[in-house]
Amino acid sequence: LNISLVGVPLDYGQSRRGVDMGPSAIRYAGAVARLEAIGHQVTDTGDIAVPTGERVGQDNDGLKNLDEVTNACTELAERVADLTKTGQFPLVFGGDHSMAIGTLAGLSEKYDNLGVIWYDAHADMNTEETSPSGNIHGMPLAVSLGLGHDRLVSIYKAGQKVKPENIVIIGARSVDPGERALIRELGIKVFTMHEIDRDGMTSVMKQAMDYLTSRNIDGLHLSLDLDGLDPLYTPGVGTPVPGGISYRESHLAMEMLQDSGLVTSAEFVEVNPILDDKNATADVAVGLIGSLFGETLL
Ligand code: DIR
Ligand code: MN
Ligand code: MN
Ligand code: MN
Repeated sequence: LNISLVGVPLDYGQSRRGVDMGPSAIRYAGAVARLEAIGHQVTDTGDIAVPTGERVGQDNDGLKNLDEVTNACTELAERVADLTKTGQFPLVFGGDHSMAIGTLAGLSEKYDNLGVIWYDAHADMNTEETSPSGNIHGMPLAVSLGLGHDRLVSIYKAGQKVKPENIVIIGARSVDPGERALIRELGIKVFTMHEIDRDGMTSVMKQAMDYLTSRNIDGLHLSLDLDGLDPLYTPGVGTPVPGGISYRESHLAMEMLQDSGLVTSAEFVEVNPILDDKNATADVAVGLIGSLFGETLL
């Protein structure tokens, strides 16, 4: 593959500093060498511009740092859209998960019927009306469905970027009341930890991919929040939730995605090296990237 990396040093979508250093941490953990060793062509297109230093952000309409998140997501959307036009595989490193608003907006330029796998402890389906925190990283899936603040929904272009029936959430174990109501209303496919425990990851991934292919998707985006894994393996995240997906299950999931040949873009987000244990979380991210892109042992 021709893979283009994009870094999004964004921490304005949540309240803990340090996740802006996630893209560096993933690069230092050896992402490029790992992909090249598999045989891929890799181009690092560098980072999206995000204001650094002491935070300048303000709240607007119950949303924290709305300007900063909107600006970063707009630039990211344009970068991703350009990459898809030239046949590059966009691989995006975060950064807090609000950046997915930009990734999905950019992908909507090429894909009319994109499938999305949202690998996360959370549903990220709040709006400014239901959010308990005002943190935009809890909202990107709702925004991409066309729900929420007009400035977020209008990033790159107006309206819905992904269809509700094309989304699969995997690993959920912390869902707010408003998110639960929206999941039910829209009929979003969710595999919570219960289904992973009961059926096993092999069955869950088979079901997820069968579901998506039955929708005739024209591309598949993996949005992987490192807090989807158990914090035993990925402690460097801002909102850890116990009882998560294991290291082995996560590698299996990535390998099954690789075997399917369906994935056309991916992002690895919420790596916060300040909260981490000697870059363990970025190391896990790079290992998962290896499996997703076809690394084999023998
Ligand atoms: C919570 C936490 N549902 C919120 N969300 C997180 O603030 O909306 N998403 N941590 O990754
Ligand atoms: Mn998330
Ligand atoms: Mn999460
Ligand atoms: Mn592997």
